[in-house]
Amino acid sequence: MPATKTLGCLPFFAKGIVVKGFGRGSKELGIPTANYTSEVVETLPNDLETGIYYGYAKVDGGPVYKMVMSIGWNPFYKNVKKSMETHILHNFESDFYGSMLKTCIINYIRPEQSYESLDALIDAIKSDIAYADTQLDLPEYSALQTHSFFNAEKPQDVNTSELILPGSSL
Ligand code: ADP
Ligand code: RBF
Ligand code: MG
Repeated sequence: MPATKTLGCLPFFAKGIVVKGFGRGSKELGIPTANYTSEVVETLPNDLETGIYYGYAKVDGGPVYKMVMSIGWNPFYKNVKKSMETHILHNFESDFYGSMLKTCIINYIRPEQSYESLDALIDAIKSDIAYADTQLDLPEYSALQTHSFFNAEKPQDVNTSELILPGSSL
């Protein structure tokens, strides 16, 4: 169970440019994750605990897809830098580094853990994806797919991160 203070931060909206990460997601895990800049990571509320989350994501002017997000230090890899990595439940034709990624973090799945093997980590991530896929079909969640956050006409070429605080009108 997530802490009550974490639930108080949700849903959480974030947007920023997709940057290069550790280069491991696709190569080692077969699960690419679009990484935000540290500026966006630093705008997360202190009350939002690290862990694995699910929600929706949109790349530039594309459709809104389901996503899973890992927030934290990847204990399996003992990262020193906190990251915010989004895996989108869609097969993209090509990479989208430099694109604007909008995400709506809706709910918590579990804490980040270290695993005994790479295969165990991959299995855990696959089960997160399957769980998120089912949950995000529920009407109370899927309503957020059409939130104005995803539709607002705004310039897509801004190179700064921006944060929309929780409590913004739904
Ligand atoms: P990095 O360490 O640079 O983040 P990854 O191996 O995690 O590298 O790959 C992430 C990149 O793969 C993303 O930045 C994006 O351009 C691309 N990508 C392709 N398909 C997806 C997807 N379904 N979800 C997230 N990123 C994807
Ligand atoms: N890294 C961990 O060290 N422990 C985890 O429990 C963990 N869970 C993840 C769950 C999901 C849904 C995703 C997308 C990533 C997860 N990661 C986890 C992060 C993973 O190690 C990271 O994406 C790769 O190392 C590429 O940066
Ligand atoms: Mg990545």
